[in-house]
This record gives sequence, structure tokens and C-alpha cells, in this order.
Amino acid sequence: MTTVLVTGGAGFIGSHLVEALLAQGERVRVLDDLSTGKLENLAGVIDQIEFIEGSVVDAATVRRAAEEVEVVYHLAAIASVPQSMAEPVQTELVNTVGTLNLLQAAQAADTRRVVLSSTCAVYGDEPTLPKIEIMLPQPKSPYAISKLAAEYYCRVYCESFGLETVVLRYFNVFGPRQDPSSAYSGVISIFVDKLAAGIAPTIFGDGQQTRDFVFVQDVVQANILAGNTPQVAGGTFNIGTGRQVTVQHLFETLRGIFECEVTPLYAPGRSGDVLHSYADSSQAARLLGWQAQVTLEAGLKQLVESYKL
Ligand code: UD2
Repeated sequence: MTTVLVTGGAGFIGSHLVEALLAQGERVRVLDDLSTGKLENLAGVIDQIEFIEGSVVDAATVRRAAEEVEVVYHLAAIASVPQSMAEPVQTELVNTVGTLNLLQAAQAADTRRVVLSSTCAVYGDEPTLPKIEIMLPQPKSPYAISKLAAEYYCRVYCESFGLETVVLRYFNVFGPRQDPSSAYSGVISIFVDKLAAGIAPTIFGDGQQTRDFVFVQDVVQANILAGNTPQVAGGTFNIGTGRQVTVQHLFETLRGIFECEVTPLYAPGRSGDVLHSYADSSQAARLLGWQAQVTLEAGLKQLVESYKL
């Protein structure tokens, strides 16, 4: 049995990935500094994993975490655009230098492959739709820059250092354990949290802006395929459904699931918001054999069910 490392394994997406890897019989090590991740996300599996509390910024800890690891799933990051605006240097340190620490440690440990969690934010507000991997990135925030730099480091380690790396650009991920508590949390987590309490959510703008919402279990599958599919090293893959959903439609679908009569509030559009975004994920389909399996409606139902527990 080999060991896999999940950085950020106590976070929203990481904790689902840890569970799936354990279910596949992998030996799992988690590195997480618990800055946004929570041990309670791992409550059901904590006895089955090796947990290291520490930051990817700390090179010695990262070296220890990478020892005898076959595949690294690198999810540890500052994942907030607004936080990156307030703390650009810290964002660069965690997201870029943290990735570099990890690549160095993985190479020293003879790790077979590193899978980087990146973001559709690298496309910025380039208006062409759908977003496709060969587009020139136009990062518009320190967050996007830090992830793009991490992507380039992955590519360089693959091409020049002989370490296999794969980059996944997530679109709008949603699902259980996404934290709704900040004003900048994902729209779905905020809407569900409000509707569950019978409070009217706020739609910014006219609600006609669109996003490509991808369910967390599909993102988990994309990671596992990226970690194990031969001959995709050096690749970059959009991970989205290819479906454009308006925020208004999202609200109405959720209202239907909650079977309530709440009407939304409307507020001016958020400055800096892109109007439309959706993925061309045909490269992931072709080379990874990945396609989103969970529809928005099915994913929202699962999320709402988990909320009632
Ligand atoms: C997502 C990512 C972000 C970055 C960006 C790149 C999340 C949580 N954020 O930001 O990290 O990668 O994509 O483009 O996945 N909205 C409302 N009401 C609310 C909250 C949001 O109407 O209470 C709207 C918001 O104005 C936007 C849409 O919902 O038009 C989605 O907002 P979001 O914050 O969930 O995600 P996004 O795409 O801005």
C-alpha cells in the first residue's frame, strides 16, 4: 500500500477527497494548518489517517509530510479573492511559495505525481466563453496571480525536474462543508444557510449573471483521475460542468427544494464580479475520462439534506 498526501485535507474539498481516498483503500496523510480547515470535517475518519498540523509555508514540515508519498493532492491555500486583496504577500507566500515547497519536497521524496488545485480565476474577465485552457490567462487578483504562478511552477517541475504534475482549474465548487459564514463565501453556501433559517438571501445585480457550479464529489473524482491517469503529466484541465446557470435560477431552484415562499432581496452588483463564466471541460473528458456526473439539482438536494442532519 502506498501513501498519498492531501494538503488542506481538513478543508471543504480536501476532507471529501480524504474520505474517497480512504474508501479506495489508500493510506492517507493530511497536512493542514487548520487556518480555515476544521478537524470536525475529518471527524468520521480521523482514526484512519495520519494528521500533521502545519503549514505548507514551513519547508521542514512539508519535507516530513512528503516522505514516502506516492501522490500529493495539493489543496492547501488561501482560497479567497478578497482576502488576497487585503493580504497579497501572505497569499503569495501560502499559495505560491507553499506550492514550491511542496514540489521541492515531492521531488526529494521521489513522489510520482503532484496534483494542484487551481482556479478559473486565472482567466480573469477575458470575455470569451466558454473558458478553455489554451486561453491567455488574465489574472485580476493576487489570488489568481498566486495560483497561476503555482501552475507555472508545476509545469516547470514537470518539464525540467522530472516530477509529474497535473493542474486542475476548478469552476464554482459547491457541496456539504462549504463554509457560509463570510460575506465572500460561495453563493450556494450562503443561499442555503439563509433559506434554512427562513431568511431572504440577497442577489447582487439582476441575477442574470451566470456561473458553472460543479459538485464537490465530481471535483474529488477529477483529483483521483488526475492522480492516477497515465500520460497526463504536465496537463492543465478545466473542471466544470459546461452548464451556465444564472444566480436567479439558482435561487429559484433552491427555493423549490426548500418548498418556501421567500422572495430574494436585490442589491447592486458586486464590483469586480465577472458577468458570465463557464467551462469547456472537453480536455478533461478526453484525457482524464472525467465528466461531471452530478446535476445542479441533485447536488443541491444532497447539500440541503446534509444541512438538516
Ligand atoms: C468564484 C470563487 C473565487 C474565484 C472566482 C473566479 C467561490 C466561493 N469563489 O467567485 O474564489 O475563484 O470564482 O472567478 O467559489 N452572489 C449573490 N449573492 C450572494 C453571494 C454571491 O448574488 O450572497 C453572486 C455574486 O455576485 C456572483 C455569483 O453569485 O455573481 C457567484 O458568487 P461567488 O462568490 O459564489 O463566486 P465567484 O464566481 O464570484
